[in-house]
Amino acid sequence: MNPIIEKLKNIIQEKQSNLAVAADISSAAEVLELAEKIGDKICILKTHVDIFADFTPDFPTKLREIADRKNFLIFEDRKFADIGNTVSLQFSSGIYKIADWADLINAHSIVGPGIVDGLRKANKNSGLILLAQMTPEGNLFTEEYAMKTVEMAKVNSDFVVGFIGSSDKPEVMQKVREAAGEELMIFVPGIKLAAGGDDLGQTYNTPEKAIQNGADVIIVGRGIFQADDPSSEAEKYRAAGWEASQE
Ligand code: S5P
Repeated sequence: MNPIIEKLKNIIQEKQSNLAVAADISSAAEVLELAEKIGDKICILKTHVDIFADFTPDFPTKLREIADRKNFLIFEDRKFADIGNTVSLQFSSGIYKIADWADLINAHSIVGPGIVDGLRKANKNSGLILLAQMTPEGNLFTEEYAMKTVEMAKVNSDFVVGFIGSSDKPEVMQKVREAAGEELMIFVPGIKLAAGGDDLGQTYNTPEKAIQNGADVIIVGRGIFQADDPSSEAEKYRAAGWEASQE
């Protein structure tokens, strides 16, 4: 078992928070500000560092300092999707050097187990999340694909910590939950207090629905960082996610 799993489960219990915030803001400086504001409420801050206009190599160092002080993990949502050799380089090299700082990363299983081996080759201390499902309307993920992704995770459980799931097909997520066993975790985006969608195909379900279907962690982006007061909004999602998990 990857030790990141135990670390994350401890944070969730200590902070009574299964909330991950997706900081999809195009300014690294603003992400650091957001992390200061909401850091006490979350178990994970999820980044897309390739959307920053102002990325500098000290961004991960600064975010790490906040993460350690406020006790949350950093998830770089790079969604690797290439041959093993290429993802190994994308993970370790370039401007971002993700392997040096991300606690969690994710990858598409579509390319086969070589992607897990390629990422493992460059891995230092990260845990890998495989995408078993996705949230957008019209996505091509099937039940068979999700279940094969679970198999791939299980034979690589030294490194893989769990799955991205979606309440969009709750019956599939429940099957993933059963097959995943106790250790592997399910991370579910597409969450808003009011269900619905956006104008680019995203689908939203409530924290309660995601947790009922087997989510261990709920991922909320615009529902929190676009609010007038992200901190009090994060508290609402934290409470909703935690209470649902206690039922
Ligand atoms: O299927 C997915 C997988 C992911 S990781 N659907 C998603 O929405 N995500 C990510 O979750 C997406 O990249 C974004 O960072 C976040 C959802 O953001 P929101 O603003 O729609 O809550």
